[in-house]
Amino acid sequence: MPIRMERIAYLGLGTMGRGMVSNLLKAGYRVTVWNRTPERCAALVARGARQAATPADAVVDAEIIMYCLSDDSAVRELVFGAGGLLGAVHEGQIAVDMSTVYPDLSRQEAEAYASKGVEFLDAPVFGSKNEAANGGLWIVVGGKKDVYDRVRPVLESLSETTHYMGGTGMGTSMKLVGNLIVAFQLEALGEAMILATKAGLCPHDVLGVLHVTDFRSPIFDGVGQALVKRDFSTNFALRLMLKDANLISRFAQDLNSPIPALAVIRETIKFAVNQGWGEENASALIKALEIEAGVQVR
Ligand code: NA7
Repeated sequence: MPIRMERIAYLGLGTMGRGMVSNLLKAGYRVTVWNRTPERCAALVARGARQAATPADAVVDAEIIMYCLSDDSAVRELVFGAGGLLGAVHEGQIAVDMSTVYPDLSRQEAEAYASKGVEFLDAPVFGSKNEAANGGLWIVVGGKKDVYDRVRPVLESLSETTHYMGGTGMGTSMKLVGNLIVAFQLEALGEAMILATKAGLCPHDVLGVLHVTDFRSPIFDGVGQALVKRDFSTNFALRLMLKDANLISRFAQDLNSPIPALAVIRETIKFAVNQGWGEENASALIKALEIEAGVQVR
């Protein structure tokens, strides 16, 4: 295995972070990890990562600082909070935020880091648990092009493709645009499978047709197969889908862009979270549609 020169700090070992760090280690990078719940570091430490006690300790000798946290408030706390990254970073480092957050937050991060001589990329990812674990993510990046070019080999060790989208905030903007489609696809699959069930169609036969048509989608395949098995185990948590639906709504509001269908889907996701399904997979929104319909897809 090649030993790569870059020293990477990675903060946030949730579903996505754990998969990404495992691929950084596989690619030969020297990685220091930090997680709010320190026990979550153990498996990666066993594979060669160094564990830091605090965010400041994690970044002290890193060239590239990466993090993937749940939401805006988590990122604000890590970056701007007491004992946060801004008090610890130094000139010449590059910070890469891989969380799905509001684009204005990306811009605030870039500005704050710039005052410390630190470069910044917003680099959220498409794909969920399996793609993170297999190094098959799709990464969308905002920031300076030369900084992207410098970090690109690291991002490529995590992904199937990386995409430079423009200046700061364009990665997170692209992420919200993409997740609008993800929300629609989950809703479309749920509505279609429920209608099919009511019509007396066999769900397996329906999925067989969806698999080959000119409107096929890996989401219809993966989520569709899990749905008929009643498997809602988490690849991408429903509570994070609600967070994203809220971010997209705010984004569209700020840009005066119409999203009538998303407004309806957001209510369905909210209902499903209020049923206590927030920790389940995002596809659990389909259970809310099933309650409305009075049938279950199986
Ligand atoms: P998870 O599995 O919910 O992981 C979230 C991570 O964020 C996890 O490491 C958390 O630490 C960490 N977190 C949450 N709040 C904080 C605060 N306040 N301070 C520090 N760390 C925090 O999410 P995913 O990995 O699926 O997704 C991550 C992002 O990618 C998210 O934006 C998605 O929309 C896409 P913990 O282990 O709970 O201590």
